[in-house]
Amino acid sequence: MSNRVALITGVTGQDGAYLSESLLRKGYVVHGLKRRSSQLNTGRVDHLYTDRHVGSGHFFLHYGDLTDATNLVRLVQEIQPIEIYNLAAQSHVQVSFETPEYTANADGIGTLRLLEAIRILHLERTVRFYQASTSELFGKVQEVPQKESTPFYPRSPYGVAKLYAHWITVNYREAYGMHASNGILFNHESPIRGETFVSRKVTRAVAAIQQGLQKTLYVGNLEAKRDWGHARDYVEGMWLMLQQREPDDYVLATGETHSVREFIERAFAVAGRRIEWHGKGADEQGVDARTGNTLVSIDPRYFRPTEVDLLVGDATKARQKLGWKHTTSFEDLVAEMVESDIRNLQLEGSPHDHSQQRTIRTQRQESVGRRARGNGGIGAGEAARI
Ligand code: NDP
Ligand code: GDR
Repeated sequence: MSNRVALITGVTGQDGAYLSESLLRKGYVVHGLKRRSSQLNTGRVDHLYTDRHVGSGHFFLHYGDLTDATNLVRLVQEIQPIEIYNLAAQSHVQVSFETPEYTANADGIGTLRLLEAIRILHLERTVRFYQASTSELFGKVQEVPQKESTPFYPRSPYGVAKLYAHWITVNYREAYGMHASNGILFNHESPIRGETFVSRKVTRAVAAIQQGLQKTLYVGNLEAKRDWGHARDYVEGMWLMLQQREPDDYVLATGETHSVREFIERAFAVAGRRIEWHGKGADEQGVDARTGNTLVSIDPRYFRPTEVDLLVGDATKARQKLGWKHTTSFEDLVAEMVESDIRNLQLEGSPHDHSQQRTIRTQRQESVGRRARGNGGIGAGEAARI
């Protein structure tokens, strides 16, 4: 078996799934940390897993939690990874306003626990560490576009927790000579993006409206602008950071910014619908230009106490030093997500769906989860409150 052994925390999340797939393709043995849950939460990585009773795979899952230090020490000791990717986090900005203490514990102190595990086990010189830092650190932006030297001004408990994680990673690099790097990643999405982030919420709603299962999409701030890329591209950047001789911090971004409004227009356009906007502020509505039906409404519950208005990144350093560049355009990203969600819903209705490949299977499982929660449509009920 390969001696290139990686540990990924947050393996069951969007990036964990893409990164696992990528590392396995590169010949790594991949160990992932997953949380115990009352329902299966491994839908995004099930296709990578080989039943140990059947054969010896290269992908292993372990129970653990970033809030549990002793378990992290034990796992790092048992696995002896050469690379650790710390992707685990309570990653939803809006949720962090409701669970600030937990978010600080998991996203901030959790990173410290993992760094300490490396230090306690005297692995500072053998392990390379990647921290999932974020463009949310720039928050109320101090310059446009944002790059590595742009001052931070986080605007949420999530951003503040990640700020601690960012600086403790820098500190351990400087204090103990660890190969520890921060990837300051701007928003990246995919067909397996969590359902309550705005991109996926929109693409699922477009698919549901198209199938006649939902009438209206409810969203918050239409004017927020984000630099949206594809997760597949961004996990390659994470790996590249750990292959450098020297550890460092890098921005990964596309350099393009689009508003939530534009995302919505583009997503409906993929399904052949043109949106016309009427009204202002919380009364604004997006109307189907052909039918006159209201497809988009504002629900102020989705407004955030403090908002990040504009993010657009400058990834020059990553381009020059890592040779990294995004490959998926905004238009292609939105199209891929909408088409995948439409296919996903069609499959749900089809009796012959048992032989489908990974993304479809994954999305079906998410859909099954949605049915189990009794959530009749995106935007309906408490389950979709964020
Ligand atoms: P997801 O929300 O999809 O995945 C988060 C992962 O962390 C899940 O596997 C989740 O487990 C796990 N997790 C949450 N809390 C804990 C905990 N206490 N202990 C162990 N595991 C936990 O996020 P993404 O994949 O989108 O993002 C990956 C990382 O990158 C996150 O740290 C995020 O903050 C950061 N980031 C993401 C960006 C993006 O645009 N996607 C941009 C910049 C940074 P479970 O499946 O059980 O919930
Ligand atoms: P973000 O992603 O906060 O940028 O964090 P999200 O998709 O949640 O929000 C993006 C923007 O859209 C606005 N918005 C809505 N957001 C959600 N979730 N739901 C809505 O109905 C809605 N309507 C408008 C938001 O106000 C915001 O301005 C993501 C996460 O992946 C973080 O973990 C990561 O660090 C950052 O990206 C970079």
